[in-house]
Amino acid sequence: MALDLETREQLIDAVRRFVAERLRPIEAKVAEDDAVPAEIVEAMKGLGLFGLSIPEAFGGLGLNMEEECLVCFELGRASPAFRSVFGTNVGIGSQGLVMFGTDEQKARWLPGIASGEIITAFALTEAEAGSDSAAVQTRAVRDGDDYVLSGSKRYITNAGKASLFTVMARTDPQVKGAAGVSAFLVPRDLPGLSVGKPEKKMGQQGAHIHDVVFDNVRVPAWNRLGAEGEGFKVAMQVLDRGRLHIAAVCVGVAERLLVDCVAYAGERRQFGQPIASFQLIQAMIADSKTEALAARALVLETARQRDAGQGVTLEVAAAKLFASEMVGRVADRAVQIFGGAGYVADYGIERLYRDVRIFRIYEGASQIQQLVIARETIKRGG
Ligand code: COS
Repeated sequence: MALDLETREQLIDAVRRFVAERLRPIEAKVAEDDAVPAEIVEAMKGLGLFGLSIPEAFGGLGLNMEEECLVCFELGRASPAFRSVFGTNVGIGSQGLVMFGTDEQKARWLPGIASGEIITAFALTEAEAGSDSAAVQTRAVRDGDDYVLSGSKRYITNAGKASLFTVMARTDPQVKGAAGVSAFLVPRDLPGLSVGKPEKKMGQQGAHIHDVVFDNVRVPAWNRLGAEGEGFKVAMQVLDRGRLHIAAVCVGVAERLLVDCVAYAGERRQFGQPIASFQLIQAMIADSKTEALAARALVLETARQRDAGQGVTLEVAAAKLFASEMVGRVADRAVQIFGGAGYVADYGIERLYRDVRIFRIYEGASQIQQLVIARETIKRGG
């Protein structure tokens, strides 16, 4: 259900002010410390950011997809590491439960997810199952009223802080592909579950990814999400939604970079004039603006279609592909417009250039989006 327009504007305005007043001033420090301060996390909870997409009945803000994308446009104006703090609760860590959970499962976990008391993580990727996500080898063996999970997951966002994991594991070893996979809600405190050290990454310092190991973790069958063998479809539908959220964040980052570029090009003088007066600089600004506008339109149109109940697997993949590639080009041009200042750390442009690189990889690499787009287009006959 959509918010009334006034409430929607109030929320967007509150997020815009929070980003400008609380997040932007500490971006560089967060990157340096590789940590988001606890008081900022508390303020995020106060604003309801952990529960943006959780239904109101469970304590969330219950935003529809269009509203969530509008909020993401604002969030993209600060380091994307901040969004990651609550990104799993809004998206891949909670949406399996929202879409496929039983009433009892939802009642047990969603209120804590909405408030931020529970941090969630989505455990699909493994060392040998990245783009080929149907190849998961983590096993879930039925034993009485439980399943026993063994195996390991790789590069799991927020695993270090998570108290609830959505885990994709193979329940049928005879079936090699997607149909042998089931999804489970796995609380962190179950014996046998351990989380590795945070990986050192290229960008988005302050956001963390870890390996997660399941050493005979006994999970009640009650915690299975959806039917046995439905886990891959759960994962794909979660990603169908998550990819659009990421595309919206890409738009926000691109729009912020444009503001930074225009401000810098207006101040920086060469040959006796602000560099903004040079047509070769203007061409870069024009290309970035055009692409950012196109991505914004594609994201919003896809979100509206999804809210209207249409199947948008193709459109979401197109939005993720276009927006993530677009923000890569915009960040590259930003470095070029800033010149030497774009390459040194002080201006933060090189940091954003590194930060946006992951958008082309996580929640499905660009090549996977191309594959999905091609398959769906052929299926639809054009
Ligand atoms: N929604 C619902 N069901 C879907 C679906 C979707 N978006 N995509 C696939 N399925 C279903 C298919 O319909 C099929 O079901 P049936 O066998 O009943 O017809 C089943 O899932 C298997 O689908 P498919 O044969 O297309 O699986 P593939 O192994 O070919 O994999 C890709 C498809 C490559 C698209 C998938 O593995 C993928 O998205 N990989 C990237 C994973 C990713 O994003 N990783 C990031 C990790 S999370 S940060």
